[in-house]
Amino acid sequence: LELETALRNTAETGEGLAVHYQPLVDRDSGEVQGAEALLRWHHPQFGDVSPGDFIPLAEWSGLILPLGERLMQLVAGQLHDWLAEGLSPPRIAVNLSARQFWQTDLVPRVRALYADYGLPPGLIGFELTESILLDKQQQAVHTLEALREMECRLAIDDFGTGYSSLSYLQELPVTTVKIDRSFIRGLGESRGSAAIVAAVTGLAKELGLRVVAEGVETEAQLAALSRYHVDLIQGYLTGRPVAGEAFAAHYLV
Ligand code: G
Ligand code: G
Ligand code: MN
Ligand code: NA
Repeated sequence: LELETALRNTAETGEGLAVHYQPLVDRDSGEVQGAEALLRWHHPQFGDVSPGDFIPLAEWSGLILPLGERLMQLVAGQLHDWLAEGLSPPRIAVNLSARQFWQTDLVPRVRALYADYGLPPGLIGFELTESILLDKQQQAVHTLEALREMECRLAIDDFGTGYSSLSYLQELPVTTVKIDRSFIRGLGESRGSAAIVAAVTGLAKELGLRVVAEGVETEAQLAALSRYHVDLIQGYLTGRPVAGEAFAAHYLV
């Protein structure tokens, strides 16, 4: 069996798909203020397939559309269940690939998702990369504004790794910037990384955007970040991605 065929079957049945949730923690209070949803795939023949392998395959094969739809349903279902149990889940962010973002019916699909699962506005948000938003900027702004009307948080993921100038940040109705983990790793190692973290956090503050530091693994990195305007920490130090049950047991009340 080929991996692509296996992924196609999985997209059709949903079997072997799971979602893990990684907490985003307030730097000052330590409170869990959000989580990122990350797709996981287990196949009887291939075992656990890394998202680093199957997401690119899903993107070029087009399977990211049905897989992305399944992921959103899983997340919405999880949030619905938590609310029904009387828990107070934080906002959950879902990664969107270019093909998903540019689906002509993305906004009505998201609206239907909220309605079908009876979710309060804003509980599901999205992460997008710079390259998606730079393409056809006027159309991107239009879609982002429609999502903002539903109170969705909108984050630029892997910030700093794209080719853009910083000026486009003020044109986009996004709420959050996620500094790519390569710069966090580089803090304390290279002057360049510190300069980029300083520039991005300074600009984000001026523009009123929330800043997430991604990939924080050590106390030293956390300490180094105290010099900058960073709102939230995401990384192995504050919490690994875990299944919904474990997430609820550890973080929800
Ligand atoms: O845990 P990590 O190895 O999950 O994820 C690897 C990459 O896969 C990351 O870049 C992450 O953004 C991406 N990824 C994980 N889940 C999804 C998903 O549901 N949709 C998309 N588009 N990307 C995802
Ligand atoms: O591209 P994106 O930012 O969506 O990817 C999230 C990815 O980062 C997931 O693969 C997740 O497992 C991974 N990740 C989360 N925290 C850390 C961390 O502290 N260190 C490293 N190396 N990866 C992390
Ligand atoms: Mn992400
Ligand atoms: Na990221």
